[in-house]
Amino acid sequence: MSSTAAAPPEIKPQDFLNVDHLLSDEERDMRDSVRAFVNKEVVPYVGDWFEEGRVPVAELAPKLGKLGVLGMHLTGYGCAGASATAYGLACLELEAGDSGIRSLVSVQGSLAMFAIWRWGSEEQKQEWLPRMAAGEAIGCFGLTEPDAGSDPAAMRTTARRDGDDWILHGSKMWITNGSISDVAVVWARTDEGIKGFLVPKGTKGFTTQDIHKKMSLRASVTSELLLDDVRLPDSARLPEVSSLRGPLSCLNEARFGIVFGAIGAARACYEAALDYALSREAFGRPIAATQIQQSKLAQMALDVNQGTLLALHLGRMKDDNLLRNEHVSMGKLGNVDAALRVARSARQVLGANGVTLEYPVIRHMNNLESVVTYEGTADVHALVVGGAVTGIQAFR
Ligand code: TGC
Ligand code: FAD
Repeated sequence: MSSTAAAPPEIKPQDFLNVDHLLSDEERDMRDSVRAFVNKEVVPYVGDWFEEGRVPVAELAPKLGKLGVLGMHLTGYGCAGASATAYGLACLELEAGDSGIRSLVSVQGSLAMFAIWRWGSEEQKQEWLPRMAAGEAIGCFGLTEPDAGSDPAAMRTTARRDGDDWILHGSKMWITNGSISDVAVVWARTDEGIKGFLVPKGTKGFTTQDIHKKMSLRASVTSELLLDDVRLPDSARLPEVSSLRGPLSCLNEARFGIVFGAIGAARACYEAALDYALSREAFGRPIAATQIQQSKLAQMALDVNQGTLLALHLGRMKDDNLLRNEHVSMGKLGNVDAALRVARSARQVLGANGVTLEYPVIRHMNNLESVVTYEGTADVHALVVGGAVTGIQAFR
């Protein structure tokens, strides 16, 4: 290097490795607008929503639609057609607000809309996607059942033909947005394999029940779907898939968003801990001046920066069509684990203040306990990665 070269830029604690430099102007602009939205519409209120166990989806969804993040990586039908990386960056900013808000966007765009976009008929796409992209209609995704979570192949919900119609019977458990959805994408066992069905709100025999007493993801609606001999026309069936590949392809999309999103939650915890450590004094000096707190902050910065780079790398791979589902599993496994580590460490830096909703840390920490479980538990993703590196499938 020439001796006249300019010195590298100063270290920014909020972007230690200067990851900004790796983003295009367009990506930075989009990221900034989602961050501004979250700071205005989510951050000031989400502690109260969490405490009250509610989220104003009817107000938020049209705003998220206007922001362009609902189904933003899909093309046509009113969707933004953004790159996978841009979608990931949006998830990161949304989850820096709250995992429940990223969940709302993930379930809408990556699960419900993606299922219709990838496996639906032209009529189904025309009917649902533009309204869902605008946030005027809400969707949910029913795969998990009371006795089939990690192993969806064991599902008991059935769909049987009756003349030109289908009769759905069974139940789905832990369904995000279940009771507030205009349309439920429900996966069911048939004589011809696992198929998806679009069940509109109000269909006879279809009811929902909300799950209460959650200590995690409280700013998110979680419900049970009950299907008591629900009759649907064949036009409600997603025609393009008859295997577990259908729902699992949707999960890949949502898991990809979580690879980025979890780092948003981690970043929010790291920043809260850094601010707190710099201003909180004990024994006559800021706690940030002590070796033990600096060690924690350095580890948090490392986790956040490594996680961001991993997410960005997977985003670029997806945009270059190089991403396999095993890569996504590695990303979700690593980044949610890192985010939990950061959140737990940050909570301790905040001392007693770390247990109140006046600060974002314990909310993120509790939310991440859902994030590490849904969309495939850490064990499931470890087994997917383990299977890929050993060539031996260890699930059964
Ligand atoms: P297996 O025999 O391996 O595969 C069955 C068929 O599926 C294909 N496949 C995939 N396709 C796309 N993406 C993937 N990730 C895929 N994994 C497998 C496979 O090629 C095969 O296709 P075909 O055409 O030959 O039929 O399936 P398995 O029964 O052994 O299960 C594998 C396992 C355990 C990895 C899978 O069942 C799994 O991922 N389990 C975890 C379930 C899960 O993640 N549920 C999430 C529910 S949704 C949710 O949590 C939303 S939370 C809200 C939010 O996101 O914010
Ligand atoms: P189980 O599958 O019963 O697992 C229990 C434990 O056993 C776990 O630790 C697991 O890792 C372990 N385990 C399982 N199999 C193996 C194995 N082969 N080897 C070793 N260990 C194993 N689902 C939806 O379909 N749609 C949604 O919108 C949705 N939203 C959710 C929102 C929230 C807040 C939560 C908490 C869950 C949501 N889920 C949703 C459900 C979620 O996907 C499941 O909880 C998850 O897949 C795990 O299933 P399970 O809870 O039945 O656990």
